[in-house]
Amino acid sequence: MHNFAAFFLYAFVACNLYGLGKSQSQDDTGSVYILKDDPSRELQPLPNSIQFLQKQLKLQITTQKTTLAILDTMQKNTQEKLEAIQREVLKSLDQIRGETNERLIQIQNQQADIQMSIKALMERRQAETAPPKVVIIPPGFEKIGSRYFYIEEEVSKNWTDAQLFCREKGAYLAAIQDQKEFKDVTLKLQKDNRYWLGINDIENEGIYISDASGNVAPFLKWGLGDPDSMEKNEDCIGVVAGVAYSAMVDWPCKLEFHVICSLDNTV
Ligand SMILES: [Ca+2]
Ligand SMILES: [Ca+2]
Repeated sequence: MHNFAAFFLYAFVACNLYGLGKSQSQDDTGSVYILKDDPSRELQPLPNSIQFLQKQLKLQITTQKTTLAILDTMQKNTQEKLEAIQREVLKSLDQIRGETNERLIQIQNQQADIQMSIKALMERRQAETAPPKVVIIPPGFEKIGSRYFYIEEEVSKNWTDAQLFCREKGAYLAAIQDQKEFKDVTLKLQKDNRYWLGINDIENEGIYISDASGNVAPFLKWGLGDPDSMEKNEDCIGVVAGVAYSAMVDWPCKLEFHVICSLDNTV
């Protein structure tokens, strides 16, 4: 059995060697031939190997270049899209930041309003629950309208001394808050007498300030021809009590008149 197998192997190798010998060419050109399926046809030469390989290589290079160009275009398009997305994102962020800041300011303002409301509410609550304030009325003061006044009829003083006179009583040279108060106070005055009020335009000509509050005087009622700041020397305001009506006048501060004091400095 072993000998038979060895014989078969030798026969197979011999046949192949014979066939190889037949396929080798005696052509001087060195071209390679292949054995066609149809034995009646002669062996055909292959294209030149190097030319074929060069063509294949060129084709591959061209293909690679085309691929690279496509990739470059894709990369460029992708980059442009990324940049566009980045711009959109930054724009959105700016918008969100702006809206957030605006909303934050609104919230802060609302918080401030709420805090002010709470403070006002607490103050009102305290005022409601606090014991009534005991007001000690100094001698000589009387309630005229809603406030207390002192009217000095005996002595006369210049404006600065009149101011000091009221302060020594724990009061203020008076300003008048409105028409009703002016009418109520002037009804108490001696007719044709003149009185100093706590109003002047010493600092700024024509700007009449309440000495008690430091604010612009809330009510002025000038007589005919006043204020004229005669000789640019009339910066203190008083009142002349008339029979028909009383009115305010600007006079030189050094003149001496009677005095009207108010207990509070709210006006
Ligand atoms: Ca004046
Ligand atoms: Ca005058």
